[in-house]
Amino acid sequence: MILKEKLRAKIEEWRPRTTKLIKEFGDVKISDVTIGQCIGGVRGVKCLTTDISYLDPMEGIRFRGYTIPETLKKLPKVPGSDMPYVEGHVYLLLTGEIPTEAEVLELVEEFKKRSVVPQYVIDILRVMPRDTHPMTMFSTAILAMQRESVFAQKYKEGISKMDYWEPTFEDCLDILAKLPEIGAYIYRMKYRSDTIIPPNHDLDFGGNFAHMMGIEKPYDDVSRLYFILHSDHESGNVSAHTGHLIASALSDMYYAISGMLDGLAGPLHGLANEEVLRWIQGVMIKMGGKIPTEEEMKSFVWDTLKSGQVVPGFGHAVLRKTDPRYEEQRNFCLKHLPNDLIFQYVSMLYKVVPPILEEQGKAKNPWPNVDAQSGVIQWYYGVREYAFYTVLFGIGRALGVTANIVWDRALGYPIERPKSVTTAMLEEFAAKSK
Ligand code: CMX
Repeated sequence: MILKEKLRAKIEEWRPRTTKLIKEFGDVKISDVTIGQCIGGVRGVKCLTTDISYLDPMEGIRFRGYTIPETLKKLPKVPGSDMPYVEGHVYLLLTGEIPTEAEVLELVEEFKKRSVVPQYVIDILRVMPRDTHPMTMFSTAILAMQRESVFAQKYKEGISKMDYWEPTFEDCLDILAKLPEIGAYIYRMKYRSDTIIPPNHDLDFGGNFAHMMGIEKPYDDVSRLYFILHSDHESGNVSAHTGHLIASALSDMYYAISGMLDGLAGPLHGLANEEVLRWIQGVMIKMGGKIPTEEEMKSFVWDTLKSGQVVPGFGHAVLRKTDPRYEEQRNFCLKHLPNDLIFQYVSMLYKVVPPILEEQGKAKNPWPNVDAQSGVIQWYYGVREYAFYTVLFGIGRALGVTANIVWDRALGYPIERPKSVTTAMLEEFAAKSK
């Protein structure tokens, strides 16, 4: 496989850089930790390494050095579509190179070969109560497949540490290839009266997902855009970090991806896109379905804040400007659904919320994040069950987390084990600082 050989060459080229840093410069200090950071979720402490993506607070995410507009422009496009192949993005995340058409098509074929979801996974999904949250179903499906792990098998057989990345890479492709079918199956079973649409193996990752969801064009492009935008956001966010942490114990990719989905399911992380739509629709009901005036919208936002809730879709732990993932989805809305009522609400929120959050003075970033915009597009194309939105995020995020774990194994990153202190110790540090 071209991708695997390209990856092998990249890994061999990269390893001496990591080895040299540890051996010769291991004691060089890059970050300090304050009491605030120690209690406050390790914000801003530089203590993770990833080359898959980098998040600049002002510029937003770069995938392997490419901004979102550059990524979307440079990756080979699916014929007849405005959006690139998701498979090409997987290639980019893994290797750092924009693939040629031939390289993408090879991966498209590879995914097709690996895409068959085992029957026992379907059986497990079917025995779960239908009101189970779709994220619980999704995570369970991945975990159930752990018996398929090539890494777990090879590890038992006694593989060399230098070769860990190869079976990890196999697990990566095996899992990614099955995600569209698992996601769409959960959707159709749970929300479309169990009318399952079989895959069409002539289609790419995004196209096949849209087909199995039963939604016409341009939902295929919506899916491609969505999966690419959500793929990676450095490695400190909850989902990516959870995946990395689990894999650091040499738990295989199935354990890691199931766990990363569980982290994504939290309302402060991936579930926020669901919260955004629920919140907007609450406002719409109160307004009797009409567009509120700016004054009315401001008063809804203040009511939310005064009741002690956050305004969903705004703020970010790292970003300090409008999320470029928000902007890209906004561009899509401006092109395809400019007059949609919910989009108009979202646009008004873009105007109204940041000054209010600034006035309130708590949120470090008053600007919208990716989740403020994504539910609107799904709703417009008929995916109105918002509990499902985080599954879409999960399919996308898996692209980045799997790439990270392949490289974790390739570069021999050790088991993660930060050190804890007690509150009394912090109080001692505090006393000494006076
Ligand atoms: N509305 C109201 N208050 C907010 C806020 C918002 N959108 N964003 C931050 N704040 C508040 C925080 O709750 C915190 O308040 P306390 O001091 O009372 O605890 C204060 O401002 C400082 O928070 P921060 O340092 O700016 O933000 P964090 O790094 O702690 O949290 C995030 C980041 C995203 C969890 C937070 O901005 C938030 O809750 N936003 C709304 C939920 C959301 O949209 N999440 C999706 C994020 C994207 C993703 O990961 O998928």
